[in-house]
Amino acid sequence: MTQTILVKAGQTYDGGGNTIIASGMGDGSQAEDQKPIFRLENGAVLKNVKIGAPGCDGVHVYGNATLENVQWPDVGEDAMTLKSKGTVTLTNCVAQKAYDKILQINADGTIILNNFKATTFGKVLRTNGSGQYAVTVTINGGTFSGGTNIVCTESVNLRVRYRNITTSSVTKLWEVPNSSQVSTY
Ligand code: ADA
Ligand code: CA
Ligand code: CA
Repeated sequence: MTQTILVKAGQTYDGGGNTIIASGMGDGSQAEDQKPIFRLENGAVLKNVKIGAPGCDGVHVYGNATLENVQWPDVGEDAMTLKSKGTVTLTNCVAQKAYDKILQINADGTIILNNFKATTFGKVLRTNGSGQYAVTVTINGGTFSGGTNIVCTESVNLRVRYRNITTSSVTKLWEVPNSSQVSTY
């Protein structure tokens, strides 16, 4: 695959369990400006696909989207980026070997993780720099092992709600300006 796969507004891409290997779109390092493997427009659904190495810039989301059984066995620069305001639901997704970030949040939004599995990472979710994004993160089940933070943000406008999670060897679960931004539900 040599070009970003566009999933248009309201459409579904079902990978049928196949692995996508990119070529000429980036090396999966920490260099910025690699190409995304997928670009999801508003209301798109991406399911049953493995994004193999090089993971490049992963999945870019513009608006609302649903990701189901998407696996990143070797995350590239990052795995998924929210590029414009929306609600993104990730169900039964797996991300491994992320040198730094898995979910990069560059807009206001709602991120729902249902049974997310992350192994070896810097941050599972990071809002961009010092941006004061209004973000609601809901984590419903999941396993997080070997990393620095599940959420790392400088935004005072981010809230995390979580339940039923299993963690091991995560240095500090929530790196947020104020601990009151985090609660169970
Ligand atoms: C870094 C970089 C941002 C943006 C982001 C991303 O945080 O400083 O400008 O490129 O990565 O979306 O990967
Ligand atoms: Ca980056
Ligand atoms: Ca990126």
